[in-house]
Amino acid sequence: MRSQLLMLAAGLALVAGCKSSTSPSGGGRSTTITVGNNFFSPTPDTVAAGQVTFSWSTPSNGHNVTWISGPTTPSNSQTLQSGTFPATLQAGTYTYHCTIHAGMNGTIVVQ
Ligand SMILES: [Cu+2]
Repeated sequence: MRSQLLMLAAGLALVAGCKSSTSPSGGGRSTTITVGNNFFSPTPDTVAAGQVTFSWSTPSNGHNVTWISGPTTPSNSQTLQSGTFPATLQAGTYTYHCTIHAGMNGTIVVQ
């Protein structure tokens, strides 16, 4: 029984490893995420649990950060043309978007 549990744990670790290796390339590790004109950067972003800060690049059109999914539901930002917006995140994967611009999406993996 004990060896079966160990094999199960090893199998789960293998699955988790495969999942991370197939994630999109070009991600980053930054607690500051740039809100640009029709993009967030970096995305996907991998961070430790805690606060991330969205920072609008200027000059900027109006954009917002609206959470789609994740282990918690942080507050959404207002639509802003400048400034910063903080969010406190817990372990898990969050997805978010700007409701104004189709395709302006982001993912944050919190470890
Ligand atoms: Cu936008």
